[in-house]
Amino acid sequence: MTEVRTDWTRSEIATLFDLSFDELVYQAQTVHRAHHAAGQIQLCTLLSIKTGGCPEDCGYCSQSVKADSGVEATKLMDVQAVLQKAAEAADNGSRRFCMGAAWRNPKDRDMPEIVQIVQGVRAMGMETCMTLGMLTPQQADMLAEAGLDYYNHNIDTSPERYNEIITTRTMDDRLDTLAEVRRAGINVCSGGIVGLGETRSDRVGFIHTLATLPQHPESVPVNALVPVKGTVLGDMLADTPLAKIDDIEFVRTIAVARITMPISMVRLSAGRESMSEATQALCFMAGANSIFTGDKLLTAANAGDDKDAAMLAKLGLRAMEAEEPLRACKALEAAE
Ligand code: SAM
Ligand code: DTB
Ligand code: SF4
Repeated sequence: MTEVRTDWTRSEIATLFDLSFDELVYQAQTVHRAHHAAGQIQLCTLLSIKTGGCPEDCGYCSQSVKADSGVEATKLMDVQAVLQKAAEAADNGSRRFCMGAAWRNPKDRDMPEIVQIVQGVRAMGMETCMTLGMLTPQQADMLAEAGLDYYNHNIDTSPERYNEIITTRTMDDRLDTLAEVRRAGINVCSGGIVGLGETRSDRVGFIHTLATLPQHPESVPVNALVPVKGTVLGDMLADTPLAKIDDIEFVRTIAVARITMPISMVRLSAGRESMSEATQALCFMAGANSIFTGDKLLTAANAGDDKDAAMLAKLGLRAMEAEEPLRACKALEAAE
């Protein structure tokens, strides 16, 4: 069984990226099989519970007030309406319900409704995940008490590139919230975006930041930028198509995430809609074992249930049950 390390150096991570592609994918698949059941993919459903009008200026995001993307701002969805969507997801076989809000941070007056949503979704037997922006220690404790299973809060890119992508907060603000989530006893979901026009050295820095956290995130979403017209980065990509991330480099990033964070679930997240089945298959070979299903992500299109069911059947992959990832992590922790 490969050791779980949090002392990775940048140069070790850069060396992994430089391996021949066959060697890198072989190593990633070997690590994957030592820690996870082969051929199993976690299926997650995503719902935007508060869309648009976000005061942050993340250069990739359609929901920022700075973007001219046509996304309309809404209020926080009614609790019953969220629970209705969750029930539909449960009926469709989803075992994990992830809810996102376009907030810099939740206001204290929003918390009672958020708590009711977490409790309601959990009562349906699904795992819950929320992504609401930065949290105070008190808010993290309230979410933990409500029974929230995971909190998603991405570091998005390398520390050195961070302020070129977002100016309204710092990487340290992000790390502070991740530390509060961990302290409160909620499982951590943290990853980022590849294809922001970053260098390989930025991808090394991005993985290095996650793999050297005091404890690895239980879940690591790796998003491929969905270029949205009217956002700084979407428009940049439309003007310079060559800046689009190369598929092989994307798979390399997945493989390096898998090798450096062996126990974590690695989620092939946004961007699958425009990815070939062959590239997605390589991502699964490289250790990705989780996806978002359904027609929509938060505001952007997703691959869709029918297409995904056909792809998983073609690849002979099967849907993972809800408790499997956590059970695997806990068993490994106990064995350490
Ligand atoms: N406002 C909260 C926050 O930023 O933490 C939660 C929602 S935010 C939309 C969640 C994550 O979605 C971002 O951190 C980013 O990694 C990802 N994301 C947003 N827009 C994206 C895009 N156009 N392409 C790929 N990933 C995107
Ligand atoms: C994550 O890393 N990816 C998801 C989830 N966490 C919340 C969001 C992807 C958003 C893609 C762009 C959109 O739908 O607007
Ligand atoms: Fe707001 Fe999150 Fe979008 Fe940034 S990524 S603009 S914080 S919704």
